Amino acid sequence: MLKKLDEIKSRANDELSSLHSLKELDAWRVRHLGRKSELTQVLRGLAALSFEERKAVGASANEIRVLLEKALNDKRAALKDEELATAIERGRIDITLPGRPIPLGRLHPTTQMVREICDIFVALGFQVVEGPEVEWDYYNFEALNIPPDHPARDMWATFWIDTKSEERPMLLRTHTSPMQIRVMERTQPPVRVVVPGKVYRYEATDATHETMLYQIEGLAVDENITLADLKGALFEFARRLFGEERRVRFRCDYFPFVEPGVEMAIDCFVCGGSGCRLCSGTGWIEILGAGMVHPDVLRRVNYDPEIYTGFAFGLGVERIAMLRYGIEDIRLFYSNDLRFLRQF
Ligand code: 2NL
Repeated sequence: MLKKLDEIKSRANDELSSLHSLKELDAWRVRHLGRKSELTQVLRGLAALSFEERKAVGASANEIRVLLEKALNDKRAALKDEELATAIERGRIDITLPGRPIPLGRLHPTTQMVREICDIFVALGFQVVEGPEVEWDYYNFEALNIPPDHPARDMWATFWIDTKSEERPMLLRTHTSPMQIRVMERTQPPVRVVVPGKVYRYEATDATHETMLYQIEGLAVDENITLADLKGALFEFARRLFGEERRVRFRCDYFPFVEPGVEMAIDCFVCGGSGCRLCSGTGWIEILGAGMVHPDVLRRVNYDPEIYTGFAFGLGVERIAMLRYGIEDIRLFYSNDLRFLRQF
C-alpha cells in the first residue's frame, strides 16, 4: 500500500510538471485530489486496514495530500504569472517609438490682433467691454448724431433686420460705438473703455472690403480731457504696436459723432517715409480715425458737456493685421484656407 502511495505521488508530480494551462491544472486536481481519485479512495479505505497499517498508510496518504495541494497552489500561481507575462508581452508598448504629434489649434490672426491691441489699451488704463451685434437704430445711428434720412447715413451701408413698421428699426451694427453709448448711459465719468467686436457693412466684397469685419473703438470721458490727451494716448498706442521709432501725423477728418474729427497716420515702417508700394508713395499710412466726442452725443447720455469732455477713436482690425503682416487681400481672413491661417 505504501508503495502504491509512492507511485500515486510520483505520477501526480510528473503530470504536474508537464502542465501548461490552468484548465489542464484543474483536470489534474480532479484526477489526483478529487472525490474519485486514487488518493481519496485510499483514505476512504483506511477503515478496512489493521491498526498498524492504518496508522502508517493514513499518515503517508495525508502527507501526500498536503504535498499535492501545496504543489497545486504553487503551480496555479506560476501559471497565473506566466499568463500575465504573456498578456503584457502581447500588449507591450514600444516606448522607443516616436510619439504621434497632437494637432494643436491656434488663434485666428484677427483674434491675435484684437488681443494685442486691447492689451495695449488695457496697459494705458482702458477697460475692455463687448456688446450686441444686433442693435437698435437708436444706438447705432441716432445717439451718434446720425438722424434718419440725414445724408450722414450714406457713410455706412447697412444690413437692416426685418421688423414690423410699428417696431423700432433694428440692424447689424456698422461700428462698435453703440456699445460705448450703452456704457455711458449706465455709468458716470470717468470712462475709459475699448470695445472690440464684429461689425457689418452691406457692400460688395473685394480685396479691401468684407461684409463682416472686426473693429475696435475706444472712448475716454472725464473732466479736462483735451485733444492733447487724444494725441498722447494714440501716439503711445502707435509706437507700442508698430515700433517705438514711429512718428505720427494727425489731419482733419469728418465723423458725425466727433468735433473736431481727425485721422491718424504713422510714418511708413517699410520705407521709413521715402515712399513705397505699402504707403502708395506717400510715406504715411492711415491707421485710425478719432476725435473729441461731440457735445450733443454727451448730452444725449446725460453727461454735461460743460463739465465733461472726451476723445474717441475707431480702427479696423483686419486693416492693421494686413499692414503688420503684408497681407494683400482681406478675403483671406475668412475663407478658411489653412495654408494662410497656419502662418500666424
Ligand atoms: C474709423 C473711425 C471713429 C469714433 C470712431 C466714437 C464713439 C462714440 C462717440 C464718439 Cl460713442 N466717437 N467713435 C470716433 C471717431 C472715429 O472711427 O475709421 N473707424 C474704423
